[in-house]
Amino acid sequence: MTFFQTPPALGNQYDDDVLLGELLARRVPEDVRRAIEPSLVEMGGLAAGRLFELSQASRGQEPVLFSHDAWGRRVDEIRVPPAWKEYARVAAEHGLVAIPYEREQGPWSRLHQFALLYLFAPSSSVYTCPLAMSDGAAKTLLHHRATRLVERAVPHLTSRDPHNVWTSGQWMTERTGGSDVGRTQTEARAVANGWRLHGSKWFTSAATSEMALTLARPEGNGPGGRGLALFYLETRTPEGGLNGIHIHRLKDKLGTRMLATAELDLEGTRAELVAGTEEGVKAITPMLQITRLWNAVCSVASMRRGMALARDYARRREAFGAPLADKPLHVETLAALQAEFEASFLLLFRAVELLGREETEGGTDDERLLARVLQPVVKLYTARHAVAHASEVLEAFGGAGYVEDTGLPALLRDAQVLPIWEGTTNVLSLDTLRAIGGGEALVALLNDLEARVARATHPALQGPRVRAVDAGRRAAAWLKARAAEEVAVLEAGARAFALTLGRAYALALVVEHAQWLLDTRGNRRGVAVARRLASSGLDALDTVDAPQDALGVAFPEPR
Ligand code: MFK
Repeated sequence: MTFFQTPPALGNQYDDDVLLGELLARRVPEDVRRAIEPSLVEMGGLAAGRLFELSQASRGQEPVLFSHDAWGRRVDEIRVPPAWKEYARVAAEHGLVAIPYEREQGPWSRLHQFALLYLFAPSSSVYTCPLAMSDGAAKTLLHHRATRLVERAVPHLTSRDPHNVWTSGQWMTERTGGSDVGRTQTEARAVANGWRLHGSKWFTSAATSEMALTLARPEGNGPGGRGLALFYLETRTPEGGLNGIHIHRLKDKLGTRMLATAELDLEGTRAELVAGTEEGVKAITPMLQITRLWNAVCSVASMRRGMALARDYARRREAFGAPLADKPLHVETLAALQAEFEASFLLLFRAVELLGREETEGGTDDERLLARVLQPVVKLYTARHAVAHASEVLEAFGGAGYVEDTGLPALLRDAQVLPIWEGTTNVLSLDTLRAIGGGEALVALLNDLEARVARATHPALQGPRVRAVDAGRRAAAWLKARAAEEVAVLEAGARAFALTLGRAYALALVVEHAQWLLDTRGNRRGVAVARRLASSGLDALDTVDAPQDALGVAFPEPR
């Protein structure tokens, strides 16, 4: 009989998620868990069913820019595929942005939101991007107490009504660069009753949004991020035309293909100040705090989806006389992926828990310091692992992983943006140093790391426990030793430092979880995960040495 491979299938993505269930049982009060569970079950079903099918069926569908109408008038209209509108509807109805503002679950509202996002994201064709920026925009307007704008925009951004809901853009990047935002050239001119913006934005994701937060330099202001101001704009005028916006083209990207990312000009766009006429870079950081955490949940969710597909396929696919699930080397490969996924998962949800507390109860000083330093660490750590993870998942499918209509290559192509947007690994590594500043945040992190592992008394966890504490201390010692040296030496090691810190802290969280699994369920999975992580690549700082020498030759002069 002719042989056909059986494709992988997904079960309810909440019911099947052992780790999420354990986290909720360990951390979340019973009444909160009962209250949020129905929504998680429903989203788990959608993510495996209707939304998953939609993401597969709409593969290859992309937004299209119509610059002119049939009669030659310039319209600059972006038309999105029907699937995009369906994701928007589901997101609004399930409160994916609204939940942390409704705060029905008090400090656990953020965790509720992120658990839903974690289920939704891998079946959403990256609709998470406009949602992330909308959440970030609501947070930023509220943070600055911009009363008029809060009253105008936040009810739309946090609406559960698909006909009333808005999304927001975050227009930061110009041709001068996405990292060095202080070089922004867009100019803001004061007019009779407001401001008008003139300039170009080079990478505007979710260009179909109703509003955007953006940076521009008020006339006469000085250079750099301090001379910029944070502006709010609506993309359309009350009459329905574009608000002085000309869209040049949509980007031809490696992944995130259903997401419209535009190059556009602002030609007298009406805008309002959000938080004064200066310090724009600082003013937009509440948005970055949120979007970077969304980035991390997308990274972790991508890993989880990869695991779900690869594990299912391992039972179906036979080779050399047995299912892959019975092949020791295949099982070993998947176990390594599972360990990396669990580390990233626990890291993410620790940061989410801290954010939820900060937003509702304020949290302690140490928790706020910890949350600030975890912000870049969690984003960069999870994003790097998501790319490596997706690559390995594709390999677990052999040739099928390299063929577009299996839907698998999108996992890798969509993951590749995660370490790039919202701050590259290097920018975030430098932000880690910025967050640590005088060292208080590092002390807060190390204290918390030690507190996490303090209750891990099982003999099998002593090795990982010691390794986590040692790696954290070694990172701190490295930083202290370099603090006296030239800035260049510190900068060259920033990535290794941030990754070491992330891995040490993640391992501590894994050890804590492992002890709980032993205590409450007699389950040794956490021990195996902890031991595996402890024995692999914990300390990246050893590799930092004389980068100029290793490159061998001087950088050539630009021709
Ligand atoms: C699906 C998931 C997500 C989807 C969303 C994707 C949508 C993509 C849309 C995009 O817009 S992607 C582009 C995102 N761009 C970035 O993330 C910018 C990357 N670059 C940086 O983060 C740079 O570090 C930065 C622009 C902030 C550096 O600029 P400056 O002008 O050199 O900043 P400076 O002088 O170091 O800091 C200015 C102030 O901000 C300082 O405060 P003080 O004046 O009080 O000292 C900093 O401490 C503060 N600051 C900087 N970064 C901060 C921060 N505060 C809190 N958190 C931070 N992260």
